[in-house]
Amino acid sequence: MKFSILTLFPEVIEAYVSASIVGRARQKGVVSIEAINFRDFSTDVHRKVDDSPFGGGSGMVLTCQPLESAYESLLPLQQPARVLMTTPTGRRFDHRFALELSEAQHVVLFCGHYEGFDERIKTLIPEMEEVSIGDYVLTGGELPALSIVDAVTRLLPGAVQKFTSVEADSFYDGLLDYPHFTRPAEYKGLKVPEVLLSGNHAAIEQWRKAQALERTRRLRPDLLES
Ligand code: 6GU
Repeated sequence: MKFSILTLFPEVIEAYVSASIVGRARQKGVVSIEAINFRDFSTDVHRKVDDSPFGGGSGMVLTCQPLESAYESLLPLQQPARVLMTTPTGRRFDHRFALELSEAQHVVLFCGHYEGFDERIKTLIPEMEEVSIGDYVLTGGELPALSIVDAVTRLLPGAVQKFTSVEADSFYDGLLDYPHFTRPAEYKGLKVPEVLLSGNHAAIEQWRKAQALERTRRLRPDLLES
């Protein structure tokens, strides 16, 4: 699987994807991640990538030309491909969306900035889908893009040492994760639930399932409805 991230801040992307589990997945060849500065594709003498909005108003808008040229440099994409732009008005990114993207061979992510993209980019690149990571406004699309790269990468075979830990995580089975404990068995008088020390794997499994259900019912009843 390949991610191509079109951004004005490739160094921000590089720093994150070089570390920890995503960095290791990259080294192992599970995933390839490239950050491309679309400013490099601007035909403007001053390498401009934005301009003031027609009709007036505050902020700047990303122009079509550098984005379209940068995208063309990636063609042909490895198929099946998904092409996404980050915007607070997009489809909400969630576990289901992450699973969908994990089926792709190539994911292209356009990181928005300023007031966003010239609307015509969607017509120029009709395969473009809009994605949001939640109902708040960020200054740029790098954190959304990284959230997507991270969430999708950990679903790929070989990214996480034990895939059972991915399957057990929150949302994989539609439930929140069960609580975790590690050594020591007692810390400042706080004890680990007895069942976890019992060695009875069936009982542990049952306890965890019950805890996951209870937590979901209490904290996220909406997940049980859907
Ligand atoms: Cl995808 N972009 C920006 N700029 N802000 C956001 C977002 C995306 N998702 C939530 N807030």
